[in-house]
Amino acid sequence: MQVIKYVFQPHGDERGQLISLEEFKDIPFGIKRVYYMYNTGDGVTRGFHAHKSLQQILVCIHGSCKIKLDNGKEKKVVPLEKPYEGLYVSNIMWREMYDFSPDAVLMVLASELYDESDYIRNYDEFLNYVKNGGATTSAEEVIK
Ligand code: T46
Repeated sequence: MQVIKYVFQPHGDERGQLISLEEFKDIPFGIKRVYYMYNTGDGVTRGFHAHKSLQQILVCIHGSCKIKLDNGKEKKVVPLEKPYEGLYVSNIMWREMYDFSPDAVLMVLASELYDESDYIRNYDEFLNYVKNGGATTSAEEVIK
């Protein structure tokens, strides 16, 4: 599995650093939504789902956390601990976020608006979805 991590260009001067992210330039898709999580409790793991269409870039803009990616065949753990690094998470990728430092702020740039019907929240369903190449039901099930 290829992990795509973007290293954003900081605009630094004697005052400090500034990072600007523009859609289709620094980010490979149009940005329709931004959300972020903070105050994540000790020992908490979030996520446990995949998306049918949504693509995202995850940036831990403060503190650190880890992201487990699983494409149904391979798993990788990616630490996020730099405010200038963005992890690309494609659609059809199971994700879990954990090991948040108490000061962690995980910002997410998303290619779509929030849509609960885009989520696959059951792991077996996700594996079936991968096996069937993105279809929710197999041809056999449709014929029955
Ligand atoms: C993802 C990972 C990285 C909204 O109302 N609007 C939103 O845009 C989002 C993202 C969430 N919500 C509501 C839905 C739930 O009641 O906020 C609550 C927490 O969402 P969820 O349990 O889905 O959070 P995570 O951390 O498990 O997952 C989130 C994103 O939902 C997901 O798309 O890829 O972060």
